[in-house]
Amino acid sequence: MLKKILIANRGEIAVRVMRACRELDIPCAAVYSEADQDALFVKYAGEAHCIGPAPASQSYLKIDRIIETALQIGADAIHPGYGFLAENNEFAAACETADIKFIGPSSKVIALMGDKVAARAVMAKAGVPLVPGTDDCVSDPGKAQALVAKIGYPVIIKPSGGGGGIGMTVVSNENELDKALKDTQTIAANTFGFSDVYIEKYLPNPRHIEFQVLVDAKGNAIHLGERECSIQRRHQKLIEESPSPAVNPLQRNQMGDMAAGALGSAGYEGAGTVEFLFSDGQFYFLEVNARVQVEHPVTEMVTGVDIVKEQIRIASGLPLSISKEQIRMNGSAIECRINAEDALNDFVPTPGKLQRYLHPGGAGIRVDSGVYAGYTIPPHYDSMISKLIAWGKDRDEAIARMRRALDEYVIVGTSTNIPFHMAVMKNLRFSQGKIGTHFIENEAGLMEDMRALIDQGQTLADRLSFKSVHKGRVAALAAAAVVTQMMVHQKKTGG
Ligand code: MV4
Repeated sequence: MLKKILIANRGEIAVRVMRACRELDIPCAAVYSEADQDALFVKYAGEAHCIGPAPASQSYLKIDRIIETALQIGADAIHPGYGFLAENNEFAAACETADIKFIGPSSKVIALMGDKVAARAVMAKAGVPLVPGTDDCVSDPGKAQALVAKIGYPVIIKPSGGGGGIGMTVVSNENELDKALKDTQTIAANTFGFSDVYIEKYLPNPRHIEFQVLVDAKGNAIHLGERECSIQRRHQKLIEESPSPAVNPLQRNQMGDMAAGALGSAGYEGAGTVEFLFSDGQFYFLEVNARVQVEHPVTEMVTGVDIVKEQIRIASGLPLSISKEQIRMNGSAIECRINAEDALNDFVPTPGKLQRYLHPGGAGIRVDSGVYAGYTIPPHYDSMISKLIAWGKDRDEAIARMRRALDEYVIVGTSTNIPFHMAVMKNLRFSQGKIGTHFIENEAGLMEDMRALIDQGQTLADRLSFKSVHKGRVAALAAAAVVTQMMVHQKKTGG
């Protein structure tokens, strides 16, 4: 087993990884930026080292500083979490050079999966269905016109170095193609450092469904079923669930085995996700995420498998702790990402101090977070406060528990997207499982429902935070404070 793990990340995922380390009895250390001095993950860590100023480019993305720290403290492994350096092949290579185990696939495989055109080829070879599209990068407008004529409009142009939707352009007819191609190449070059793009048939309102895969160092690959992640806004997932209400057991096992087999044959090691679009009962490969994902807890809730502990076992060279035959999907789990943002003001981030904070609990509820009452969310990173996960014996119970938990959640000091989640949980189409990647923009009533929920007045969370119970008393105290201030002022000025 690994001897000491440095966690090259922050927030809830740093806490999540450290919890796994504690259960495995492996010492761990945190690195943090100057903005994270008071963060929960720094307090939780047995050992923590400041590696630089608040901007990620000067701390969490500083490869040399992180490697240097790992060597200094005698860590034999680094867990990268998600985001930051998690899918940076140069970071994985630097770990390999320093003889530190990067908890994830090799730098070579990360680079392969990061090249979306190359990843498509790997999947095609393994027999995984792709969205109809180009086999190679496209740069010549004449060739693009000819290729798209075969596929048919609409199409979507995607940067090969990208992923997650950034810089993608939908093209609905041949007159738009030349300009869209040029524009997407420019965006690709500016965002990802190279201008390579590829073209796919554009599917209207597909579901986004992904399979969780684990591959050990010997190449044994299993899948833990799928997650449905269709509820997203501007390429940011907001609600994820497992299993998908649209996938039947036969499809699950066929696609899951295919996804696991493909990663296994590509020399992948560790936890990974194979993303698909799902439309009219068909799966179409999108991309591979070579990391643990934000939404991994819903899979843990329905399978009982601790994905982070499996990552650490795999990195230690141990076999998976479970076999394919032992995996069973039990019940249903939903995750809501609770963000510090103003749902009524275009979801702008609202970092700030959590004056009161009481998270829900009880049967079937899990909260993964990196905050506490009195903590100030810094403005330099993402605005996620926590992940609220509800498990139920079936989807209806999971939704009922999520509604109850959202109602219990006390967060005072910053606005949150909890009203948005409440509106989705009581949405008829959502409860029927009729969702797609354009759900939010298509549900015109959602914003109105949210406004009504906010205006409704006293909620269970208000009562739990003594907001309205003590309203009169709080008002009296405020008035007394004003009078005292006036008296002090009069005394000073002699007025
Ligand atoms: C697509 C698609 C339709 N057809 N690919 C990929 C990453 C994910 N976050 C969004 N992606 C999409 N890929 C094909 N072949 C639709 C989306 C998509 C989308 C694309 C561009 C802008 C906004 C979007 C919102 C939801 C889904």
